[in-house]
Amino acid sequence: MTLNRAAAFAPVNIALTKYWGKRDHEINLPLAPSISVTLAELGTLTVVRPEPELTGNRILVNDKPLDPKGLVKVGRVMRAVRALAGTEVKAGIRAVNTVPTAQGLASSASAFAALAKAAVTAYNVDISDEDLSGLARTGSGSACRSIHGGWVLWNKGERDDGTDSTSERLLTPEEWPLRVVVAHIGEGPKKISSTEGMKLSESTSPFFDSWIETCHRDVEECKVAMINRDMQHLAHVVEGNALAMHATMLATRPGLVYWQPATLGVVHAVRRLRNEKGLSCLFTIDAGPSVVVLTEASDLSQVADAVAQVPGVTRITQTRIGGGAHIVPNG
Ligand code: 2P0
Repeated sequence: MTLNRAAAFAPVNIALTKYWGKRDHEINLPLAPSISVTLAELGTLTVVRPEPELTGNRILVNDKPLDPKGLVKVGRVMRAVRALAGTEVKAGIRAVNTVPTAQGLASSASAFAALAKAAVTAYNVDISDEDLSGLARTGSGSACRSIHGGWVLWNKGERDDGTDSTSERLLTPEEWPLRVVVAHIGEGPKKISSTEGMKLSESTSPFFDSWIETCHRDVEECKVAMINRDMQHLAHVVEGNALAMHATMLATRPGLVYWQPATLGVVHAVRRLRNEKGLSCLFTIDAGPSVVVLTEASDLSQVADAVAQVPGVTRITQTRIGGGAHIVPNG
């Protein structure tokens, strides 16, 4: 068996129908399927270097040591990779994010997708993308969607061991090449992580069961909107799903209020652009204050200008739907 240094880049993804609720908190098995698009350029570059002299994995994220909860998650992925490779050799790991950590853009998704991709390559493990997505999922649930590019479905799966809770690509980026505007809002890491927030919603939100039923229906409706390339229909499903998730979060005790005033400002701005100006755009919001706007390329400049002018939006990032996790030669 040969062990080699490997570098991988994985992009973030933004869910169109969300993952908020687990049937297994150890290996991140969801209660419902979800659909996402993978964003080009924004993501994590991770280098894994197996080193026989190490007694434990050595990990730096953005040149800083990882917090204990992060170490547990990385440890879970690396243990699985060592088992697949049949070795006890530990690794040095360096990750650099090109997205702000814990601000409502899923940096953990790109981080664990990049880790999984780099680690299986470094440890010379032959694995399908489907199984790789399952490996990434054990680090962070949403990471399983960042293995593939384009429009991605994460199957809920039925099995207790999670082997059928993997992701698959539904459309390539070219098959529906929407553009993306990220409206950055708010400073600093959020107070309640997604991992903790989900647990609280499951146990205390009075809306939780109907939220999960909604997700199952919305995934099917989202697929129909995708097949028809129907932006109005997509907006109806995607905005409805995001708002239903935030209703569930708000009703959690203590209430999970991820929004800032500017979040609502962007929501209304996007609706005005669509309903009054006839522009083809929609919004979605994750577990944080930032808002992600999808738009047809022809409307991109008008949408981006309007979103950038909403008070409280600190900056915008324009991108598109891109490819999935990949090895970076000499990275
Ligand atoms: C999503 N989020 O579908 C949803 C929408 C946040 C809101 O996936 O505990 O960081 O590591 O599995 O993957 C964030 O959850 O949580 C997330 P863990 P993760 O994108």
